[in-house]
Amino acid sequence: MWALDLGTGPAQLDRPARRCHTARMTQTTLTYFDMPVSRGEECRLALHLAGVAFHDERLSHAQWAARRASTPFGALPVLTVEGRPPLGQSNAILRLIGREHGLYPQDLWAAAKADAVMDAVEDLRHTMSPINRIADAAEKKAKREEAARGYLPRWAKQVEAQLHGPFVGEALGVADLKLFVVMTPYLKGAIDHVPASVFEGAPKLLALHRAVAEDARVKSWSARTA
Ligand SMILES: N[C@@H](CCC(=O)N[C@@H](CS)C(=O)NCC(=O)O)C(=O)O
Repeated sequence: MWALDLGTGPAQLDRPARRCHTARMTQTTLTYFDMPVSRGEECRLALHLAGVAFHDERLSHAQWAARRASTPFGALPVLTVEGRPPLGQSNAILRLIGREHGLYPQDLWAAAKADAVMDAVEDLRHTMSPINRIADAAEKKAKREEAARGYLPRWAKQVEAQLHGPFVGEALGVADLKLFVVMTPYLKGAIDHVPASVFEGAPKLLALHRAVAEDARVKSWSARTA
Protein backbone atom coordinates (compact mmCIF):
# COMPACT_ATOMS: atom_id res chain seq x y z
CA MET A 1 0.00 0.00 0.00
CA TRP A 2 1.48 3.32 -1.09
CA ALA A 3 0.48 5.32 1.98
CA LEU A 4 2.85 3.16 4.00
CA ASP A 5 5.44 3.10 1.22
CA LEU A 6 5.82 6.85 1.31
CA GLY A 7 6.29 6.99 5.07
CA THR A 8 4.26 8.37 7.91
CA GLY A 9 1.47 10.69 6.76
CA PRO A 10 -1.07 12.53 8.91
CA ALA A 11 -3.40 9.52 8.86
CA GLN A 12 -0.68 7.31 10.31
CA LEU A 13 0.18 9.89 12.98
CA ASP A 14 -3.45 9.92 14.12
CA ARG A 15 -3.49 6.17 14.74
CA PRO A 16 -3.22 4.79 18.27
CA ALA A 17 0.30 4.67 19.67
CA ARG A 18 0.27 0.86 19.89
CA ARG A 19 0.49 0.74 16.08
CA CYS A 20 4.06 1.99 16.44
CA HIS A 21 5.06 -1.43 17.81
CA THR A 22 3.79 -3.29 14.76
CA ALA A 23 4.20 -0.91 11.78
CA ARG A 24 7.78 -0.15 10.72
CA MET A 25 8.19 3.27 9.13
CA THR A 26 9.25 3.06 5.50
CA GLN A 27 12.35 5.11 4.71
CA THR A 28 11.66 7.88 2.20
CA THR A 29 14.49 10.08 0.92
CA LEU A 30 14.34 13.17 -1.25
CA THR A 31 17.75 13.96 -2.70
CA TYR A 32 18.62 17.40 -4.03
CA PHE A 33 21.18 20.16 -3.64
CA ASP A 34 21.46 22.21 -0.44
CA MET A 35 19.32 25.07 -1.74
CA PRO A 36 15.73 26.06 -0.86
CA VAL A 37 14.77 26.50 -4.52
CA SER A 38 13.60 24.91 -7.73
CA ARG A 39 12.68 21.30 -8.44
CA GLY A 40 14.01 19.91 -5.21
CA GLU A 41 12.30 22.44 -2.98
CA GLU A 42 8.88 21.88 -4.57
CA CYS A 43 9.22 18.13 -3.95
CA ARG A 44 10.29 18.70 -0.32
CA LEU A 45 7.35 21.03 0.14
CA ALA A 46 4.95 18.46 -1.33
CA LEU A 47 6.26 15.76 1.03
CA HIS A 48 5.92 18.16 3.95
CA LEU A 49 2.32 19.05 3.06
CA ALA A 50 1.59 15.36 2.61
CA GLY A 51 2.83 14.72 6.14
CA VAL A 52 5.44 12.22 4.91
CA ALA A 53 8.41 11.78 7.23
CA PHE A 54 11.38 11.92 4.88
CA HIS A 55 15.15 12.15 4.89
CA ASP A 56 15.97 15.53 3.36
CA GLU A 57 19.24 14.56 1.72
CA ARG A 58 21.26 17.56 0.45
CA LEU A 59 24.28 16.91 -1.71
CA SER A 60 27.37 19.07 -2.12
CA HIS A 61 28.63 19.45 -5.67
CA ALA A 62 31.44 16.98 -4.95
CA GLN A 63 28.94 14.40 -3.65
CA TRP A 64 26.76 15.02 -6.71
CA ALA A 65 29.67 14.38 -9.07
CA ALA A 66 30.14 10.98 -7.44
CA ARG A 67 26.42 10.11 -7.46
CA ARG A 68 25.29 11.51 -10.81
CA ALA A 69 25.83 8.38 -12.92
CA SER A 70 23.77 6.26 -10.54
CA THR A 71 20.66 8.47 -10.72
CA PRO A 72 17.85 7.58 -13.15
CA PHE A 73 18.30 10.58 -15.46
CA GLY A 74 21.65 12.03 -14.32
CA ALA A 75 19.81 14.85 -12.55
CA LEU A 76 18.14 15.79 -9.25
CA PRO A 77 15.70 15.61 -7.54
CA VAL A 78 15.42 11.89 -6.90
CA LEU A 79 12.80 10.30 -4.64
CA THR A 80 13.87 7.05 -3.05
CA VAL A 81 11.32 4.93 -1.22
CA GLU A 82 12.45 1.73 0.44
CA GLY A 83 11.50 -1.27 -1.67
CA ARG A 84 11.02 0.77 -4.85
CA PRO A 85 13.40 1.88 -7.60
CA PRO A 86 14.61 5.49 -7.32
CA LEU A 87 12.30 7.94 -9.10
CA GLY A 88 13.58 10.90 -11.09
CA GLN A 89 11.82 13.83 -12.80
CA SER A 90 10.26 16.46 -10.57
CA ASN A 91 6.81 16.32 -12.16
CA ALA A 92 6.60 12.53 -11.83
CA ILE A 93 7.64 12.82 -8.17
CA LEU A 94 5.06 15.55 -7.55
CA ARG A 95 2.28 13.58 -9.22
CA LEU A 96 3.09 10.47 -7.19
CA ILE A 97 3.05 12.38 -3.90
CA GLY A 98 -0.03 14.31 -4.99
CA ARG A 99 -2.01 11.22 -6.01
CA GLU A 100 -1.18 9.40 -2.82
CA HIS A 101 -1.92 12.29 -0.49
CA GLY A 102 -4.81 14.24 -2.00
CA LEU A 103 -2.69 16.99 -3.53
CA TYR A 104 -3.55 16.15 -7.15
CA PRO A 105 -6.98 16.12 -8.83
CA GLN A 106 -8.81 12.82 -9.31
CA ASP A 107 -10.80 14.16 -12.26
CA LEU A 108 -8.88 13.39 -15.47
CA TRP A 109 -9.36 16.81 -17.04
CA ALA A 110 -8.50 18.65 -13.84
CA ALA A 111 -5.40 16.44 -13.57
CA ALA A 112 -4.44 17.24 -17.17
CA LYS A 113 -4.78 20.95 -16.38
CA ALA A 114 -2.48 20.53 -13.36
CA ASP A 115 -0.01 18.66 -15.62
CA ALA A 116 -0.13 21.45 -18.20
CA VAL A 117 0.69 24.05 -15.57
CA MET A 118 3.54 21.95 -14.16
CA ASP A 119 4.92 21.57 -17.68
CA ALA A 120 4.62 25.34 -18.16
CA VAL A 121 6.82 25.81 -15.09
CA GLU A 122 9.37 23.52 -16.70
CA ASP A 123 9.10 25.61 -19.91
CA LEU A 124 10.00 28.69 -17.88
CA ARG A 125 13.00 26.96 -16.35
CA HIS A 126 14.20 25.71 -19.72
CA THR A 127 13.91 29.26 -21.10
CA MET A 128 15.54 31.08 -18.19
CA SER A 129 18.24 28.58 -17.12
CA PRO A 130 20.43 29.05 -20.21
CA ILE A 131 20.31 32.81 -19.57
CA ASN A 132 21.38 32.27 -15.96
CA ARG A 133 24.42 30.40 -17.23
CA ILE A 134 25.64 33.19 -19.56
CA ALA A 135 29.12 34.18 -18.35
CA ASP A 136 29.27 37.61 -20.00
CA ALA A 137 27.60 40.07 -17.57
CA ALA A 138 26.39 42.51 -20.22
CA GLU A 139 24.89 39.78 -22.36
CA LYS A 140 23.17 38.19 -19.34
CA LYS A 141 21.72 41.58 -18.35
CA ALA A 142 20.40 42.18 -21.87
CA LYS A 143 18.81 38.72 -22.11
CA ARG A 144 17.19 38.99 -18.69
CA GLU A 145 15.82 42.45 -19.46
CA GLU A 146 14.43 41.13 -22.72
CA ALA A 147 12.75 38.22 -20.88
CA ALA A 148 11.35 40.66 -18.30
CA ARG A 149 9.77 42.73 -21.08
CA GLY A 150 8.35 39.85 -23.10
CA TYR A 151 8.66 36.19 -22.17
CA LEU A 152 8.05 36.35 -18.42
CA PRO A 153 4.91 38.58 -18.39
CA ARG A 154 3.51 36.58 -21.32
CA TRP A 155 4.14 33.30 -19.47
CA ALA A 156 2.40 34.70 -16.38
CA LYS A 157 -0.70 35.73 -18.35
CA GLN A 158 -0.88 32.33 -20.05
CA VAL A 159 -0.61 30.47 -16.74
CA GLU A 160 -3.09 32.81 -15.09
CA ALA A 161 -5.66 31.94 -17.76
CA GLN A 162 -5.44 28.31 -16.59
CA LEU A 163 -6.30 28.98 -12.94
CA HIS A 164 -9.54 27.96 -11.29
CA GLY A 165 -8.79 30.53 -8.58
CA PRO A 166 -7.22 30.96 -6.18
CA PHE A 167 -5.46 27.69 -7.05
CA VAL A 168 -4.90 25.78 -10.29
CA GLY A 169 -7.69 23.40 -9.32
CA GLU A 170 -10.37 23.44 -6.66
CA ALA A 171 -7.90 22.92 -3.81
CA LEU A 172 -4.23 23.52 -3.14
CA GLY A 173 -2.16 20.87 -4.89
CA VAL A 174 1.29 20.06 -6.20
CA ALA A 175 0.88 22.31 -9.28
CA ASP A 176 0.33 25.27 -6.94
CA LEU A 177 3.45 24.35 -4.97
CA LYS A 178 5.48 24.20 -8.18
CA LEU A 179 4.20 27.64 -9.26
CA PHE A 180 4.89 29.01 -5.78
CA VAL A 181 8.49 27.80 -5.80
CA VAL A 182 9.31 29.01 -9.32
CA MET A 183 7.78 32.45 -8.74
CA THR A 184 9.30 33.18 -5.33
CA PRO A 185 12.80 34.33 -6.40
CA TYR A 186 11.26 36.63 -9.04
CA LEU A 187 8.83 38.18 -6.54
CA LYS A 188 11.68 38.69 -4.07
CA GLY A 189 13.62 40.58 -6.74
CA ALA A 190 16.36 37.97 -6.44
CA ILE A 191 16.89 37.63 -10.19
CA ASP A 192 19.17 40.49 -11.24
CA HIS A 193 17.79 42.72 -14.02
CA VAL A 194 14.26 41.32 -13.63
CA PRO A 195 12.04 43.69 -11.61
CA ALA A 196 10.08 42.18 -8.72
CA SER A 197 6.99 43.57 -10.45
CA VAL A 198 7.49 41.30 -13.48
CA PHE A 199 4.27 39.31 -12.83
CA GLU A 200 2.09 42.30 -11.93
CA GLY A 201 0.08 41.96 -15.13
CA ALA A 202 -1.21 38.63 -13.78
CA PRO A 203 -3.00 39.51 -10.50
CA LYS A 204 -4.70 36.11 -10.17
CA LEU A 205 -1.30 34.43 -10.37
CA LEU A 206 0.01 36.76 -7.66
CA ALA A 207 -3.07 35.87 -5.57
CA LEU A 208 -2.23 32.19 -5.99
CA HIS A 209 1.29 32.84 -4.70
CA ARG A 210 -0.13 34.67 -1.67
CA ALA A 211 -2.68 31.90 -1.02
CA VAL A 212 0.04 29.24 -1.05
CA ALA A 213 2.32 31.37 1.16
CA GLU A 214 -0.54 31.73 3.66
CA ASP A 215 -1.15 27.98 3.96
CA ALA A 216 -0.22 26.92 7.51
CA ARG A 217 1.74 23.88 6.26
CA VAL A 218 3.73 26.00 3.81
CA LYS A 219 4.43 28.51 6.59
CA SER A 220 5.66 25.78 8.89
CA TRP A 221 8.02 24.47 6.18
CA SER A 222 9.34 27.98 5.51
CA ALA A 223 9.85 28.57 9.25
CA ARG A 224 11.68 25.26 9.56
CA THR A 225 14.06 26.00 6.72
CA ALA A 226 14.54 29.78 7.25
N1 LIG B 1 13.45 17.28 -16.05
C1 LIG B 1 14.18 17.15 -14.82
C2 LIG B 1 15.28 18.20 -14.81
C3 LIG B 1 16.20 17.97 -13.62
C4 LIG B 1 17.34 18.96 -13.58
O1 LIG B 1 17.74 19.57 -14.58
N2 LIG B 1 17.89 19.10 -12.37
C5 LIG B 1 18.99 19.98 -12.13
C6 LIG B 1 18.76 20.74 -10.83
S1 LIG B 1 17.25 21.65 -10.80
C7 LIG B 1 20.25 19.17 -11.99
O2 LIG B 1 20.25 18.04 -11.58
N3 LIG B 1 21.40 19.79 -12.30
C8 LIG B 1 22.70 19.21 -12.09
C9 LIG B 1 23.25 18.53 -13.27
O3 LIG B 1 22.57 18.47 -14.32
O4 LIG B 1 24.38 18.05 -13.18
C10 LIG B 1 13.22 17.31 -13.63
O5 LIG B 1 12.16 17.95 -13.78
O6 LIG B 1 13.50 16.78 -12.54
